[in-house]
Amino acid sequence: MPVKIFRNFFSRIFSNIFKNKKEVKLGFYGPPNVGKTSLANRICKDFTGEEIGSVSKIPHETRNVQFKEKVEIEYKGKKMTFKLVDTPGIATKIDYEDFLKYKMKKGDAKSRAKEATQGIIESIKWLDDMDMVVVVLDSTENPYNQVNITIIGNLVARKIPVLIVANKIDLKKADMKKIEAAFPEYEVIGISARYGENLEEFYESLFKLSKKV
Ligand SMILES: Nc1nc2c(ncn2[C@@H]2O[C@H](COP(=O)(O)OP(=O)(O)OP(=O)(O)O)[C@@H](O)[C@H]2O)c(=O)[nH]1
Ligand SMILES: [Mg+2]
Repeated sequence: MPVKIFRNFFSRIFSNIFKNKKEVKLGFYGPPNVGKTSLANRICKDFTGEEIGSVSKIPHETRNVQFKEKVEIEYKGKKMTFKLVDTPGIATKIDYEDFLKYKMKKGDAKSRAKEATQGIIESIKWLDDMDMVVVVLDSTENPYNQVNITIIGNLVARKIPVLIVANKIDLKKADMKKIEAAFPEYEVIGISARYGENLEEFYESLFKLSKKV
């Protein structure tokens, strides 16, 4: 039935146009414990009053992809709607014994490790669905590691626009220069997700980058 084919064709085009206008899927990726959830929560709280997930000093707190849809961010009179996607921290090695030093019981530590491994797989699965990614790094840590290089390499290969955030600049040990030197071809934004420092610059870069989507 040609009418039906036409109708499908047009509805697909319309939904594509609509989708492009509707929501930018923004992923928060990075190693564990760097402050991905803290940043996603802060943005979400500022614009919706709600948070996305729990934050902890124990790594691998986020073990499932969690998201918030239709978050309208307003910056300097411009408005954009995002789907904020907070992901489990990506690591090359997960050892349940690392959790024992946080006074976690052995059984709990073992299940946390198992869930964390599943979480990494989930993070990577979701990567394909992202329009834009904020790679969150801890500015007090050495940026030259396998995880960071793999995440960024993957994003480049998929042609997903990337913004690098160096978090925890409130700490004495923070070294922005080192992060910038590690990723010279990217703009690196230093922030403190915990204290809300320098978020203006973050939003500025986010809106600038969203033009590439
Ligand atoms: N000093 C300081 N601490 C921060 C900052 N942002 C986050 N933290 C702390 O870092 C720890 C980890 O924060 P999360 O937001 O849970 O980190 P995450 O990247 O989501 O961690 P996973 O879910 O385990 O991958 C918590 O103790 C936070 O309070 C920051 O800007 N400054
Ligand atoms: Mg988290």
